[in-house]
Amino acid sequence: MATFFIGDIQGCFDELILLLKKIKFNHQQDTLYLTGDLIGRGPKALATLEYVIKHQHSIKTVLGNHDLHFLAITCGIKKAKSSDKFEQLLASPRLTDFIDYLRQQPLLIELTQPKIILCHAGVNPQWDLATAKKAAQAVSKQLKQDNYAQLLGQMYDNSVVNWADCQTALQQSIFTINACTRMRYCYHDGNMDYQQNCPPAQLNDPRLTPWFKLENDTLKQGYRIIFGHWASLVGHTDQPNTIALDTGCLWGNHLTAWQLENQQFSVQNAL
Ligand SMILES: [Mn+2]
Repeated sequence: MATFFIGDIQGCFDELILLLKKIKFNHQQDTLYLTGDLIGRGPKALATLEYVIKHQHSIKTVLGNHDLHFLAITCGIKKAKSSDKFEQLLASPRLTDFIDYLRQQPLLIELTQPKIILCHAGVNPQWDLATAKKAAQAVSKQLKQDNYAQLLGQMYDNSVVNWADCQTALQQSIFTINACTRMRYCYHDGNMDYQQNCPPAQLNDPRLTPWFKLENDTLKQGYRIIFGHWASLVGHTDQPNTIALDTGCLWGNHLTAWQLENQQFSVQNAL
């Protein structure tokens, strides 16, 4: 009955299977939580998504920006680039299954014993935990509705950076998608930056801080926040209660698993 978390797979299916073997993952007994970005840019998107769907009783995930990007492509909102590596998925007779599966997945998962929040990019410091949960649920509800493409068509809006400034439900949804799936650095007031993706040691802008270094109600309430998305951190946050699991397997580094019960990390190097 072990509980594992694995960072961004992004189609690195062979490494996923090797890592599951290494941690002796048992689909009948154990639970695996993924930080999202199951697909995108990596070589085996089709195999990854088929595997996660096949094992959805034991594998849970949140959505990442690449997963949403894939949905946007299937709606005709964005054009697939060869670098996305979505060709096999888009040509698959099971494409509708993939779309339906992703639309059902949340932006945020809460465990209560012990207290953990799982989110692809993070929990914005302008939110208290209750607001974060409510906002994420509102987006999930919209993704399940027939007109979900409307939201996907409007989500790429970098002008939405402040929660209190969101005047409409649509603006709140855009903020929520960006906070949960794209955020890395924030200004000191928690407003989001969408440009920088370097590691903190290389950052040259004193106005910006990694989101997890700002005061955050979720952390104050004793939750650990587990996230992915920020490959250039390579797992380093310098904060005991924020666990960064995107260790850049796609970029030639490694895929990382963290076990809740013993707090051990396991890695599989990129092949
Ligand atoms: Mn991402």
